[in-house]
Amino acid sequence: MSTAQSEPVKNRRVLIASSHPLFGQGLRSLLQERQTAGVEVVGMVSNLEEALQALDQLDPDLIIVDYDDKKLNRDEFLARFVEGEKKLRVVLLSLQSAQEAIVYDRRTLAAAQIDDWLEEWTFTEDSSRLAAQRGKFETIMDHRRTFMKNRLQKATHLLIAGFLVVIVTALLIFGMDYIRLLPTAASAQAEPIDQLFHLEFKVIAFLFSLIVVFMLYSIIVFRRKRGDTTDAEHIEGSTNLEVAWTVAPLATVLVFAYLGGSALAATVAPAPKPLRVEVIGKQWNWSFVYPDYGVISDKLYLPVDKQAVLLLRSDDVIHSFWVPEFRVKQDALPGGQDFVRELRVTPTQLGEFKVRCAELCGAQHTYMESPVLVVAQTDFDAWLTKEAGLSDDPVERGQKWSTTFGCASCHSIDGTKIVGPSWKDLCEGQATLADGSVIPVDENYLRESILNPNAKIVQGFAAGIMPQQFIDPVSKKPITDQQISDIIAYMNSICR
Ligand code: HEC
Ligand SMILES: [Cu+2]
Repeated sequence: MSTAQSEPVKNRRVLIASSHPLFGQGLRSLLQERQTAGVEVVGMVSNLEEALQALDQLDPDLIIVDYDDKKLNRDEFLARFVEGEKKLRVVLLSLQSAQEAIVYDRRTLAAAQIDDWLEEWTFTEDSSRLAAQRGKFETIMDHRRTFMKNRLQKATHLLIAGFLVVIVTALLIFGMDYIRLLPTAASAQAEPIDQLFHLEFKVIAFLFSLIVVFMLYSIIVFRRKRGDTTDAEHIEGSTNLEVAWTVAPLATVLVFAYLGGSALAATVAPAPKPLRVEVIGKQWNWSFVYPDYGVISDKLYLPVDKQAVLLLRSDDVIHSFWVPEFRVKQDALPGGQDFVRELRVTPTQLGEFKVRCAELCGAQHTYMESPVLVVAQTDFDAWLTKEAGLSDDPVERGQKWSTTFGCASCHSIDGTKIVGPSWKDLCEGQATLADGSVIPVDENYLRESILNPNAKIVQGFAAGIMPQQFIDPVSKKPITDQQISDIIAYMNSICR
């Protein structure tokens, strides 16, 4: 230490290389003006040979090469002195005016204004001299201190962000629970599906927090402070981190694939002796046939706690059977028996639900809703017996046919206009047609309207919406004269 302290402060000796004498003069006065203590211009050379010759005699610490001098080969200067055995410091300098110059320092690889560069240069040298005086030990302790300080800072940031992630995740899970994302679960099949959903919600909440918290934290805490013009720290990347964020999502996806597969298997598992129901979708209503009992209904009756296997098909376009409380969903496809799709539901709650079509199937898609009634087994049996028998009252039979053939889903009996005119309007005894003519409503008109709906079109409605042919879904036969008479008897009863 004592030798370093006693060493006299040496001047920094600068050699200028340029073939233009004006460059040397300009630079000299520019340096003089700045009164940089301890910087001494020891000479000027105009090419590489001269520089090599002058080395021993002038013993420079730094060579400033004229950046704009085309005659000088600056790469050779750099090769010779920076990388060569001499190991001198060489910078390129471009004189902008009497006041300004830009320095390209090959050591820092940066372009700088002369003042900044001078400050940096003299400071580096000063501080390295100081460090030598203070001894290596203190320098090492210094490094250690900054290192530990950085580590501590990083750990604190991580700790705070991690804590925030936990809080936000918990809040999100609580919030999703609170707003009840899922409707009540009313089937056995809903259970595995809901379990999977809840697990997914939790993982999604965590991932969302992880991304958003770290992003917002970085934006707020690490933003550029006012007046700070330095470059950010250069970060190369981290193999550990990259491996982690590849393996973790892969594992998560695989786990969920397995869970999803087993949940799907659980929802399609057959129970012994399920109740068979044929579900037929058509534009725009559902009908439900119980083939083992010869019953057809426009409402889906199901006994509680017994598995029903729904055999889905469509008469026209693709529809989709969906009762949200049952969770499961399946398409109803046209194309006959080969395209029948199966859906298993074991209702677990008594009550009334609604089946809706989950496939955009045309203009009246929104009306394609039917009641689903989950009843006790005894009530279900009673309903079946009642539906299976044919009443001897034509009005009652007519009402039944109006659901069998789906009339009721387009025609109300209370005056409400659905897809077609309400049958209550028939009570007026006359109908106004699309061409403005008014004709009496009699048995002939009604029969014609059913068998050949396009013959006369009611004002305010379009032709071609009412089906041209009605087939009994149980017997698969076209509508009979007797059935039409029954329906007309039912229509007349509405007016009474
Ligand atoms: C897909 C919907 C739809 C279905 C199903 C349907 N209709 Fe219609 N119906 C209409 C429309 C729309 C009109 C009005 C246009 C017209 O006159 O053809 C209409 C008109 C009628 C009229 C004339 C009404 C009046 O006010 O003058 C009668 C009667 C009628 N339907 C009977 C039936 C019967 C009976 C059934 C079942 C066997 C049936 N409809 C099924 C849509 C339907
Ligand atoms: Cu539909």
